[in-house]
Amino acid sequence: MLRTLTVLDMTCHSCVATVSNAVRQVSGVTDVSVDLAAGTVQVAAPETVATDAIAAAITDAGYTVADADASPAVGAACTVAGAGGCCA
Ligand SMILES: [Cu+2]
Repeated sequence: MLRTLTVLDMTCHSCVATVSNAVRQVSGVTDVSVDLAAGTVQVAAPETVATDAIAAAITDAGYTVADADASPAVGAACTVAGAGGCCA
């Protein structure tokens, strides 16, 4: 089962790596694909994996999961310096 989450605050490829790694830590997740330009994270995981658990992993990594219809703040200043060597 594929689901797509919109993640705010991803501003560079370090952000992409940080988010990808965080989501991969969620038990049951089989694949993660981040689209930096679109600000979306596509996650492959069985239905038994709660979307909330995926969202929590992203939040714990220092990012904000948006409601499905919110626009990502692409190009905003990176706010996660220190969280794994980010761009700022
Ligand atoms: Cu960044």
